[in-house]
Amino acid sequence: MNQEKLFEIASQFAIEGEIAEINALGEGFINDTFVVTTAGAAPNYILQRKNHIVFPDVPGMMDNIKAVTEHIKAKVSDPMRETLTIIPAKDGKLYVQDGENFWAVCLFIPDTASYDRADSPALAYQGGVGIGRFQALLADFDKPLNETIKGFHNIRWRFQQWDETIAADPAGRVKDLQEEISWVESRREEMLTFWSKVETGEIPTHVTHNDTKISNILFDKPTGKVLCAIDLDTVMSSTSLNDFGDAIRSYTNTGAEDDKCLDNVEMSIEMFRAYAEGYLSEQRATMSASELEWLAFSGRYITFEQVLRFLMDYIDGDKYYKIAYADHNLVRTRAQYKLLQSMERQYDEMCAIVKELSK
Ligand code: ADP
Ligand code: GN1
Ligand code: MG
Repeated sequence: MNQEKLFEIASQFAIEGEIAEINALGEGFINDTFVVTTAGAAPNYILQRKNHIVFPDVPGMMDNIKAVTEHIKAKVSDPMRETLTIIPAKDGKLYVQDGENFWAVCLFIPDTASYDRADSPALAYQGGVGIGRFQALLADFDKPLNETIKGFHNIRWRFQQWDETIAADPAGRVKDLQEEISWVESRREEMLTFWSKVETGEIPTHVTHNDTKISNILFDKPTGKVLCAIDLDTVMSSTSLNDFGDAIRSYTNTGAEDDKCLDNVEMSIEMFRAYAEGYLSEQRATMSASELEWLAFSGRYITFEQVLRFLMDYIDGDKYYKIAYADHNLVRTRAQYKLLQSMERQYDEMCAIVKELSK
């Protein structure tokens, strides 16, 4: 992206100091992220181009993020580090619209580390503490939140999109994907059964993050402890099980999300235990019996949903996720499916661990 344009956008925000340079950062699949470095002692910032195809109501999304971060700030001991700080535009709005795109800025939190993969149980434990604490801090948040992406983790809605995409077959790929499609179809009923428990209220809803992969957590460099959850674009009301399940999908994978070598991909039960231990250390006391009963299943649920979403995007002609090569979404589908099978094989053990840790 053109530097001049980035400088022009960044200078419309109420940032301190003089902008020295702006550099691309991060590997997110949805937004484009840049670090704005300022001269001298002024803070640095994160500038993001928000994907308005994925997020149709960016102003509503920024309102959510502002409300949630203000709520957290009022409760924590270090409000500038333990959550994001949204920097408004000079006109007071929480975003800048350049005619084509929406942009937003937050403070860059220094002395932090983020990871693409959990390389130790200690890190997975900290990640679990981070999301457990995030949910606990927001347990008494009582303002309505905008639904930034319709039916984000609602598998009934995902199946509706899925059926429409397969019927339309816009890229002509369905005929070559019968095996992969059967992976999704054969699990339709069990996934809808889980979701119906959320629909009836048997599993309660709370304010949740909804995108808890490891790269969306910042860790404090000096102590190695978890600092905060970032990437708050999808904060909405949902079941807290989705946050647990999405994290399990991410932290326990012994391979990469898009590993071409499926032998690399398994669910590490050691990482599962460590993450669950950290999460339950914050959440155990407030969880309902139904949440505990379905906690282990949530890993399978979100991993299944990700198989469906990657495959659906491939069938749709790669419109949602950024791809680095032609069949990237198919490679992602196969790797996630391998992970799902690994979870299914180890499911009894996952349930036993949850039972042991919930006592
Ligand atoms: P995306 O939506 O593209 O995933 P994120 O908001 O997750 O973007 O940011 C991408 C990466 O940028 C994060 O994984 C993290 O390493 C870094 N990052 C984001 N926000 C901050 C921040 N406020 N302070 C420090 N690093 C950050
Ligand atoms: C996307 O934005 P990012 O890269 O943190 C996606 C998640 C997927 C994830 C798969 C808004 O997350 O739902 O699980 O990719 N975010 C959105 O890696 O769709
Ligand atoms: Mg992210």
